Amino acid sequence: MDSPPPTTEQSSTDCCQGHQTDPPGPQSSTDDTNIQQNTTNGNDKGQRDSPPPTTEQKGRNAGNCSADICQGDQTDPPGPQSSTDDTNSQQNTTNERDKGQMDFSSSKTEQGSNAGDCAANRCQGDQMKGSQSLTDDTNSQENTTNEINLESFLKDLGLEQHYRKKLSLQNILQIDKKTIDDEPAKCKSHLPWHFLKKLMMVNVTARNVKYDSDKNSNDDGMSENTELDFNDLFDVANSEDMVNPLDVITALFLCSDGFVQQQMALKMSMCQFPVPLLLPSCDSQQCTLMLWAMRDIVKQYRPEALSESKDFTEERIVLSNLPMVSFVRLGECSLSKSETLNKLLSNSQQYHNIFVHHNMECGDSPRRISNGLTEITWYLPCGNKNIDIFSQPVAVANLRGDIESFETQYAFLCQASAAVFVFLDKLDDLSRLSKKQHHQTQIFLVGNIGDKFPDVTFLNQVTKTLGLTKNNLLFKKNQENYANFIKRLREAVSKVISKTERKMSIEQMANIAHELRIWVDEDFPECQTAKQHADAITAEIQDTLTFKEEQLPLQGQIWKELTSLEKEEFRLQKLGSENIEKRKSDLKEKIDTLRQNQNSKDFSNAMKSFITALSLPQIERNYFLKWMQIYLDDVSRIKLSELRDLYEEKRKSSENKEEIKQLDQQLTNSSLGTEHFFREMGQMYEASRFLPETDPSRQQLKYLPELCAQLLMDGFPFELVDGDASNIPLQWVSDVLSQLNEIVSPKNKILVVTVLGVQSTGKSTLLNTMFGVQFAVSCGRCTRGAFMLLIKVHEEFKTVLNCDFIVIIDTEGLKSLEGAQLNKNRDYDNKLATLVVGMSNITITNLATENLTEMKDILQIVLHAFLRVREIDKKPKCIFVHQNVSSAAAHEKNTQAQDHLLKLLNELTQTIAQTDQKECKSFSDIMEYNPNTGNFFIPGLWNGNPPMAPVNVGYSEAVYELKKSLIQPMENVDFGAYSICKFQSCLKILWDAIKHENLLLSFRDSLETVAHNRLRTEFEDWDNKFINEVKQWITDAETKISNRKSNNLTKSETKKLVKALKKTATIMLSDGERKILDNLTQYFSQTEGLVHLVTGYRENYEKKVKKDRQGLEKLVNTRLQMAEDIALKRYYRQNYV
Ligand SMILES: Nc1nc2c(ncn2[C@@H]2O[C@H](COP(=O)(O)OP(=O)(O)OP(=O)(O)O)[C@@H](O)[C@H]2O)c(=O)[nH]1
Ligand SMILES: [Mg+2]
Repeated sequence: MDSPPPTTEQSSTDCCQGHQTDPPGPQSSTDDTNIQQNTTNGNDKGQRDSPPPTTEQKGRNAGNCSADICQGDQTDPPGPQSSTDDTNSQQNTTNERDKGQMDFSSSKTEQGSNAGDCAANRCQGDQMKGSQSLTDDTNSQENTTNEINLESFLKDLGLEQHYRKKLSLQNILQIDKKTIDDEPAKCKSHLPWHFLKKLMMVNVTARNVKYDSDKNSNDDGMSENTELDFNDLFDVANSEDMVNPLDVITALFLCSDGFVQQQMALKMSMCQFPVPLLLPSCDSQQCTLMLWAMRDIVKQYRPEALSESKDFTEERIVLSNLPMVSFVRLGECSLSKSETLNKLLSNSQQYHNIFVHHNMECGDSPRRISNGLTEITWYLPCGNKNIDIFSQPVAVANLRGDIESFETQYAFLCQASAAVFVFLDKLDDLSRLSKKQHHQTQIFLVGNIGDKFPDVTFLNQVTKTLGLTKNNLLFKKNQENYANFIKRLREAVSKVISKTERKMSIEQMANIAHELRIWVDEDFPECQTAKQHADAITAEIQDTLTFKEEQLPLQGQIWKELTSLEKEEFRLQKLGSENIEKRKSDLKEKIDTLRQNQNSKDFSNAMKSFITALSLPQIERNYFLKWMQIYLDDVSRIKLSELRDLYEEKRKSSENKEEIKQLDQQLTNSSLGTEHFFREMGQMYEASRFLPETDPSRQQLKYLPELCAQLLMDGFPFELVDGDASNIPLQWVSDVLSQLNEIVSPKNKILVVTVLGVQSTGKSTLLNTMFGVQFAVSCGRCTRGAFMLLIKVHEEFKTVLNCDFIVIIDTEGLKSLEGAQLNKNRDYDNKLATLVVGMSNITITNLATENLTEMKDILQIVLHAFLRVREIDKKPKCIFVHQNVSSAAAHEKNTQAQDHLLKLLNELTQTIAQTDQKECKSFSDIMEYNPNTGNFFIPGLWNGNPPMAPVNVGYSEAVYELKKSLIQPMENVDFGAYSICKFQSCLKILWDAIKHENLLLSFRDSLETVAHNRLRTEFEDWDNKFINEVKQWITDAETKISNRKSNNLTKSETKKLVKALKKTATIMLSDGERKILDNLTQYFSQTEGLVHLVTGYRENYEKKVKKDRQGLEKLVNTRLQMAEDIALKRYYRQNYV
């Protein structure tokens, strides 16, 4: 076999040589030592020392190293077995290489620094070609001699260059012509992009990888020939020309870096597609355990034990200790394994094609590179007995191809599974199975035996050898109903799940993989080094709050105090009788002291390690950040999910505001993510600005903005607003943006898209679906503050879009009405909304339409923000997204909703204009808004009942339409994309303005005042009318009593008259009271105006009516009594004196 070609860089050669003799697995190479040296140097600098802060490391290119690992492995037989097939394939490889068709051992300079070069290249080993018999589950008879040719297959798919230079997230997420292009695939090379585009938008139709070549599509069926030709009636489209979806998936996994693989696996699991557990190296028996690829998947479910409660389990799936049942095939089998599995795992109301099978589009095309692929999916219960197929969670693995050809995979499954279900047709094949020594697991035999009953003696013999009982045989006879057969299969699986003690996490399966010399995708030095760095930091975390206090102290109390001092500096609210200048200088002095205090603190160990790790070469750094995110999410998940549930419950009832406030604080305290580390970095940097320019500490830290700008370029989100302190570290953010500008200049034009809306209404999910990014969604942690993320625009598309990048800003959910009653939040919501709207070219307002009050509340905040923005001479485009509206909902209903919304917007605009003394007549005076194109109705996210529900295709399609509408018009309309410098200055101007008293955004208060004034005026009208009526009545009654003489009434008659008048008064008062109460009821039942803002006052007004009535009653009685007394006195005087 060829030895690897010589490399030019020594370190890589060392690395390569290391692997020539080492077995696959975590390696310690020369490079590793370099990294460690690097780290140690950083740490050696003493307490205030930070690591060499450079983003462009001089060191070697990690991607190169991995490529060499691959080449190194060429001399190291991959895996334990060497079969005849293997030999053939090697010969073949050599031949093909000689032809020079494709150079997979390209020189280092071509190899780039893609993160996944390492993992995937290792997994592919060296054998790019070879021949192997293909025995497709059901359709492969004719294809058994197909020659696997990865090289030409990848070429067909247009992926050949990515075999070595892996696809990165930047590659697949960048905006280009294809982003909004609805052209169907025309050739094989379109397929991977179509698949990826759909998958990134979690579209369950992604696996439909059919393409219409011109020759197929030319037939328009309108042939002039009048003669009937029935020949083509029976022509079945040639499935050989088509590409099996599994091949596309395998090819993409082979050609993607670790981050793309993770993203693909995550989105596939959301679509309820299985994900690769063992990725084949295509022409050898070697494969890779895709542990890293699955690390991002977090699942929620409710096992039987929790079914009574509202509780659920939330776990990172690779860490879940679950039983696994595996399904494999031996020889030929007429029963489709994958289709059977789909039926097994699907509820009758919710059938879903989990595994690709031959009856799906292109599922019958021969598999060229995906034999040996082992997929995994999970059945997770929802806690409802009537829906759940299995009451406990279970992992289900499915091996593609014949176990005879994939012994390693089979051995792995036998060791990792609680049971292995072997599908087979010919019982004779069993003799081959019995020879294999992999039976630590329970084996079940599944097959279609047709009409014949198998030879009993033979069956006896085999079952004895395999240690099976009758229960382990699941044969389907011709006459058996399919549903019944599935039921029996389910019962068998159920029994396995409930009885087995064999439960294992995928992380633990890595040990089995190592034993079997199966590669594990994280076992390469860059990933392991990054892991060690992350481990070192996170191992110290016992309690998140304590950790933050000890290790991230600058963002704690000091930063909060600084925030309030800065605020006071601008607003001078507590000025009193003090001199302004004196007050200002006092405040400045206090700020200085606090900054000095920050500077006096030594760098914590965690921060030292964090910055050191960020200074690693790009691959390690990116892996490090991912490891950190994973660990930190795991640390805070349990605590947070409990608190979030409680918070949501309390927020809805909103009884005790103090309690809600406390829970909010606890949520803040328990949350710990990488953003807290970056925040600390920001504080370190801000504080260092208070040191003399030449101070060594200041000098050391001055590279941090560059480091963060680089991370932004790598696609990591950057925190603009610190949601915990409700503040922006302006200097830090400005400097990062300046650095970013410097890196990208002159191509620095950005288009800013923002999302706003109530808490937990799927804002982050919407952005993630739309752009394929990964903002935190609340099953992990909810968004705090505001984060920005950079998406590249493809070079050729820049002129079309008139920008170089799209910046997307995800924001913390605005509190709903109840939450907004916490004053601090209301002010903060307004600030946040104003800021992000002010920064954006396009604002997406996310509305959950079921709740009109909540919607109005949000709209007011947003509108107010828009009005402020108008003051800074900007008119952002506004789009409303109505979530959870079924696509099937009548068009009319949506039109009504649009009309209603526009009416509401105009009404609110006019009210705002009144309160702020502005001249605005309609909403479009403030915002760029077209009611016909500015509304999107998006159906619910899930199709069915989670956790087994896939994403609703309607959701994905609607989000795609929204995305197109954002990008398409840019071709013709100038949305005013602006430069990063302008973005930076805009941020500063806005934030300074927001901090000022004159922009104190107590808009809701002023609206409330308007609304209350309206109510009070109305009420006073009713009340005064009533009082005047009563007073008039009293005067009339008094006259009646005093006129008793002319009426010649006796004493008793006078008393009688007063009594009658009192009675009439009571009736009159009750009538009057009821009338006002009725008026109030009518007033509060109005849906328009600003009535919803004052509903809280209703009780007060009702009380006032009652009190007024009581007062009037008293008045009536007193005045009548007085009138009677006077009358009687006169009567006495006249008659007796
Ligand atoms: N049923 C349903 N769930 C959804 C929908 N959209 C999002 N979710 C889920 O709701 C939860 C919250 O989604 P996020 O995207 O984090 O919401 P958010 O608005 O960004 O939340 P905050 O940042 O905390 O304000 C997640 O678990 C989503 O999976 C939807 O349309 N229907
Ligand atoms: Mg969010």
